[in-house]
Amino acid sequence: MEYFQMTESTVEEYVKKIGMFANESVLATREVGDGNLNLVFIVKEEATGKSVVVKQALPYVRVVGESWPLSIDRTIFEANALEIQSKLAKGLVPEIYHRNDDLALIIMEDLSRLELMRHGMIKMKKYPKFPEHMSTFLADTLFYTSDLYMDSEDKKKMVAKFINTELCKITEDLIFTDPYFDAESNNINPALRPYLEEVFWKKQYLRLETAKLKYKFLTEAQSLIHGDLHTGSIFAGEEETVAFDTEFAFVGPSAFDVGKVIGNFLINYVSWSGKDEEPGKVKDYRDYLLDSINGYYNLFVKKFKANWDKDAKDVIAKVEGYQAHYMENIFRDALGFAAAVMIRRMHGLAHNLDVDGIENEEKRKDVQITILELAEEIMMDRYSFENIEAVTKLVKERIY
Ligand code: SR1
Ligand code: MG
Repeated sequence: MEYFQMTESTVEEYVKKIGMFANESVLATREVGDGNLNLVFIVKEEATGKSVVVKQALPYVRVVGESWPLSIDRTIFEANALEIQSKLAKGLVPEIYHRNDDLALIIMEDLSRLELMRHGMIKMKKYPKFPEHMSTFLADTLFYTSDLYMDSEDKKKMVAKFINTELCKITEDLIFTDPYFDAESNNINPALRPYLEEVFWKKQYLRLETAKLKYKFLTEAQSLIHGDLHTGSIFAGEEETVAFDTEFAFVGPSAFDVGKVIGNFLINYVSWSGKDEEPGKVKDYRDYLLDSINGYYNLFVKKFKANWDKDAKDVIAKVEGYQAHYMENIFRDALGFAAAVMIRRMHGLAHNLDVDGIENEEKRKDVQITILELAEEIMMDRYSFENIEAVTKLVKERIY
């Protein structure tokens, strides 16, 4: 079937045609996509309440328009990654019901019983199970798709299957390049521009550290990573956490996923400085965020090591000291990636609502500068922190 862009009515025809709903079903379909790239429809059968999500790639970047073409093959990477992750981390990714690579569409579990974590965090919502769930998701998906566990030939075939050229290039440009220059793609708060021109873009040493991280992103085929694990790619509730939107998946540095989560939590942490919330509530929520980062990271390390001790197949992985070396690298790199992600969301193309929700340009600029400076400190000092608690302690000392 040749690709065509779906509408609410063609989506309804399609789900009936493939037998997902009966022909006579009365369906209510809404396009709800608010991400940067795709169409997302929720299809609901009025009589039974049964619902599914239909996600279709557009042949261009939705947030920019047709002037930025993008291959629709990204849904192939997304579905392939989901299929692997659902075996390794069942319940922590959406269930996939149907895929049609020609139409660039995936039909999957409707997660609207949960809330987009970013939206919840903007309302100071707490997710007590998040450290437990996200540490399991990452420890299992990252360990069992690495050379520590996989047969060498299978691993290389997986690398080949996930040569995700176009989406990787987006990350290479939007995270590791453009924010460090006055690039056209940047989306700059006018009140922030003087700081960028007079201070930020003059920091040659920061560009150098970012160059080192970019090179890791370009070359380190360590594990099958989610590739875009920010709080807008996670649905969460009291009891559930689900990571979705795996179109950026490829075999890359594990620390990229681990660090993206930390960076997004820290963006939310600082954002409260620009909002008129009661100080007691802000303090309580900030403490919760830092406790979550500590818990999430320490549990991730514990679970990853447990997987290693139980299931590492490569003989060399059992060499004394190698595990400590591997985990040390993940820690340092995760801090670097967290910092890079904080920076890109301040004046790169795509921002976070946590900070963009601050309407007053001046207040927003102050928050953006605080985040840029905190990120710089984390990036530059990433080899000196003893553990994750030392990082969150620094955050608390700087911003409280
Ligand atoms: C053009 S896409 C912009 C951003 O949206 C995605 O969520 C990724 O983070 C990407 O960098
Ligand atoms: Mg996305």
